[in-house]
Amino acid sequence: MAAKHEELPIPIYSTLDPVYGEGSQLEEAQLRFDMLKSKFTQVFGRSPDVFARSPGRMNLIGEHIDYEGYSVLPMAIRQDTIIAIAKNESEKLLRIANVNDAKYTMCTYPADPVQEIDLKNHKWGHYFICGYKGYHEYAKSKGVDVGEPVGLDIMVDGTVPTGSGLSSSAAFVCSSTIAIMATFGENFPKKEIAQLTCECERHIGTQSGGMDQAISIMAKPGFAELIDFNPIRATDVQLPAGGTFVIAHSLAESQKAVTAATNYNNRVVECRLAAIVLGIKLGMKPQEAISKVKTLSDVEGLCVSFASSRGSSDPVIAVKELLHEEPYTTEDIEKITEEELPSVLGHSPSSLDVLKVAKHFKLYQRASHVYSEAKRVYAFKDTVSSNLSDEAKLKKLGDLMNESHYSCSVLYECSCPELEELVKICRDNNALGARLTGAGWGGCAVALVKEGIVPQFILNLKEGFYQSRIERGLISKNDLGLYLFASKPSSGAAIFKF
Ligand code: NG1
Ligand code: MG
Repeated sequence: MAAKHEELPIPIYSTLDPVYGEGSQLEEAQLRFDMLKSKFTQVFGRSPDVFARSPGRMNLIGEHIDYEGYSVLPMAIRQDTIIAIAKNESEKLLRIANVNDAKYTMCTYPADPVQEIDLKNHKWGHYFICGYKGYHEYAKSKGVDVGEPVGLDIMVDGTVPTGSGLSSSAAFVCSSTIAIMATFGENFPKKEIAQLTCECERHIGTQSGGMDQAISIMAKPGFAELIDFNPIRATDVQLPAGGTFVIAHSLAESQKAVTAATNYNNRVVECRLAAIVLGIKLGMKPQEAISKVKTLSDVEGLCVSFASSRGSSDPVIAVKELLHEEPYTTEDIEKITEEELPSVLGHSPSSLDVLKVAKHFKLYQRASHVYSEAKRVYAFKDTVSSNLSDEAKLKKLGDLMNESHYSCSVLYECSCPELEELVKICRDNNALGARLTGAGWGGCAVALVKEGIVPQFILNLKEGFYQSRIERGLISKNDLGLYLFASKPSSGAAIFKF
């Protein structure tokens, strides 16, 4: 039997066409790689040994549930990070340069796999160090002899807009990890690289799930993927004909690494507390819940049993009856857990940062979002594989996207005014559905649009959302294509040796 896609190693190509296709896209890619190579040579005085690329992604549905153990449904986009790399035996340094040296000046770190990342002093190069640490941790666990640390010279070129919810971070961490792996002559099964990159990106200080790395590593051209966790698995999802996804940037940049304590990690903590409180309300001893329950998926079974006593199978029923809508204070929760919150959360530094600023915890709202969003992912997948006509499928997918956005906006509160405006303009211009994509608090929206109206739709968004912002100087007219574009599912990570 042929090995499953996720068990194969990262493909190694000697030409660009398997990833970049043909025509103008291939020509553009050729130019980028030539430029990357010449910049590398100019800065480091020699040619790179090997290249790696990993794409950004757009999440179709399943927002803020990957870290709760639930499946999500993203697709890779063509924007990616490419890296040129070579060993530098004479210096024990990691020198990380960027083709855009005006925005990203060279970062230098010791060639030390156990170095701590200075989180108080955020630098773009930290993402490479995530991959560097991750590779070594993984190699060590596999018994690979990595020998004495050697220096590495690195040149980076990324086209995924940063802070856009399109996962520029995962594209960078994944391409870094693969580039390092390739320079050391190693390659591993994709699902293991997906797991290790997910874990190592957490060195940046966000308690993220594994969606972005999984799709960046495992994507296949032409397919969205249903990504399951524990263990990581990808199932191809062929989207119905006649629909196109248009990605539009709200132009509000979400600086996730900087706002983690109030936004992203705050929600992770709220979900954890909601899960523990639900566990206790459903009969677990506080101590048992604190030690065993990490995510809402851990207590889903208990919630479903409870719901079934009410004649339903929906875990949201348990949330509605057992949690109150009014936000919980620290004292409210400690009364239930019989233990102080820092200790409930295992004193993890990023959770302690959250507790320092959190005034209250919206357990009911966050849990309702997670359980309902998890169901929408399966509804989306089931719609795609149903017997409905393509037209009817597209309508239903659009409805699910709208429901997802409502839940993100109202229950999870990860939207922002710019995203609300943009989503509304998409719907007013005949999108079948529109929602924020990625972490939110800025970044992009995605709209599902009938193929035939895409050019008009893009024109209308330009008029309705971007024109005034171009006039205000927020973006330049020539860059509009970076912020507003139609996207097809693109291919996953690759290594190039020319
Ligand atoms: P983005 O949108 O790339 O910041 C983040 C997390 C995902 C997922 C989404 C929300 C990272 C690396 N990624 O993505 O795991 O939780 O938010 O669905 O933090
Ligand atoms: Mg990210």
